[in-house]
Parts: sequence; structure tokens; C-alpha cells
Amino acid sequence: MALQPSKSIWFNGSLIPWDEARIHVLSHVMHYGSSVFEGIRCYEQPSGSAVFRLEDHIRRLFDSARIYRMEIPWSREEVVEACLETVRANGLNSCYIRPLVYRGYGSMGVNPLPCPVELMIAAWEWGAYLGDEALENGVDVQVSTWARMAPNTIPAMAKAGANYANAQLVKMEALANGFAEGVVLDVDGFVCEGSGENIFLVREGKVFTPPLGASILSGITRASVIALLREMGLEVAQTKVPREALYLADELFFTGTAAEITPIRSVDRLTVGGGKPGPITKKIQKAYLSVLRGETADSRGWLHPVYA
Ligand code: PPE
Repeated sequence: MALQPSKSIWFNGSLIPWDEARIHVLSHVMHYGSSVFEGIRCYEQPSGSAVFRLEDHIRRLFDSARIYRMEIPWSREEVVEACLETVRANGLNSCYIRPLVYRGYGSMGVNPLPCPVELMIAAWEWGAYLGDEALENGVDVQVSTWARMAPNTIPAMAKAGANYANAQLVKMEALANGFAEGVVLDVDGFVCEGSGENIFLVREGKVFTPPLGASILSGITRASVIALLREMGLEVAQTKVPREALYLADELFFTGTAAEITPIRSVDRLTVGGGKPGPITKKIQKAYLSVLRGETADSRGWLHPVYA
């Protein structure tokens, strides 16, 4: 998806023109993948734009940084405010926000500690992650031949740039084979997630999703969907999902900030359910969308107004 430039980028404390937000080629992050980041969406609502679970995303950004011993030179509150400032400075109503913390220029060699920890925040308009049709009709996926990072290798709980070396391999293989996305298994063959989404499975009215210990990202959409499903009185089990359970599911869907709730219509060319988004997928999509569109009261405190 081609990037749609906006006007300004928040770069180490000030808003600068989009084209001037540059780093040196010898920055540590360029060579060793030393970054952690977030992806957040802001939605246009009747009462003005609002960012979805902004504080939770920034908390996860700080958690990711902590795992990598990065000391962010701003507080969580300051980063929350900087995200809002970036949206406002660009006059955006509905957009994707990308804060990224990285090790900058200073020394070479694996040891990241001598390099400064820097922060940039960009915001731009970003449409449907897996294509315009995906949200409505679902996507065709394959089980990847790549495995997810094993526990105690690259920590999956940190949303680090380095994780996405694995994700890129999964995505490229899927695209090369004519699929929209790949589902990746852990080293023992249990289901983890998509290259940039968590995954849910429905069978006989019960909902299943892999647990946090399954080398997945602790998705904020995942947590929101679990909460919404439980409010609807549906059971959600966070449990190990064997690969073949994907082939037996009545319904399957992805969740993610970028992908929102995207139905899966086939896995390895086996049709899921009736080949159309099933009733629970549609129900949860509707409930999630109505929160994002501001159609229901924000009783959970998930929405942060931008222009209040
Ligand atoms: N797993 C992975 C590996 C992942 O990258 C994401 C988000 C999720 C699960 C869902 O997490 P959450 O957004 O908190 O519900 N992927 C982000 C980046 C996608 C990209 O291509 O960049 C996103 O959705 O913003």
C-alpha cells in the first residue's frame, strides 16, 4: 500500500516537515534492527476524532522498550500527548499513528547501549490493511512454512522491529503463493498468529485464540475483542490451537489495529465454514465497528478525543 504523506512528523520533540525526518545511515537501528514501535488508529466520530486505546498502546511501547533496556527520554503521558499533537498538526480526522523508538547514531557494534534512544511519531491516512474487499468478504490464507520465533529467542511480547524479519518472510511467502496472508505456527506446530494480526477460531459457538505464551503479540484488538465477546455472553478460551483445528473451524478471523477484524475465508485452499463470514465474525465486527464509529457510549474508556 503506497504511503500517503502527511505534513509533519514528530521527531525527537519537535514537529518537522515530513520530508526532513531523516536519520543517519550508520544509526544503530539500521544495522541491528534496534527499534520498538506501535500502530494505533484514530477514527472520525460524530463528536470529533478519537484515538482507540491510546494509553494502552503507549504502555505497550514502554513495555517493549523495557525488554530491550531502552530508556525513553519522555514520560508515557508526554508520548500520549505527542501522538495527539501529531494528529492535530496534520489536521487528520481518521488516520494511523506510528510511534517508533530506536537506537540512533553514536557507535557501531552490536552493543546498543552507547547509542541515543530516539523517538519519532508519524500519522497518515491508511485504508484497509488486507485490501478493501477483505473486511467484507474475507481473505485466503496459508499456513506458513516459516515458524514463529521460539520462546527465549526474540521476545514476541515486545513489538520490536526485529520481529518483523520473521513477519516479512511469512508475508512474502504467502503473497508469492497467491494468498493474502500467512498464519504462522510456533516451533511445536501450534497456531500463533498472522504476520501482523492475531487470530481467532470459532467452533460450535465457542471462540478460541492462542494464549499469550504462544509467542504472539499481546494484541490490543485481541484484548478488546475478548472483552466484547464476553459482554455478548460468548465463551472465549485462550488455549493452544493445533494447526488442524484451522481446517475444522466454523469461522476464523484476524484481529489487529491495521487489519481491524478481517474474516478468513480459506486456509490452505480449504474453505472455512460456508466460505462467507460467519455469524459470530459478523457480530463482533459490528460491535467493534460501532465502538470505533462512536455509535455506542464509550463505557470502557477506550476512546481518547483528539480535538477536545
Ligand atoms: N500480531 C502481530 C505480529 C502484529 O504485528 C499485530 C499488529 C498484532 C498481532 C495485533 O496487535 P494490535 O494491533 O495491538 O491489535 N500489527 C500492527 C502493524 C502492522 C504493520 O504492517 O505495520 C498493526 O496492526 O498496526
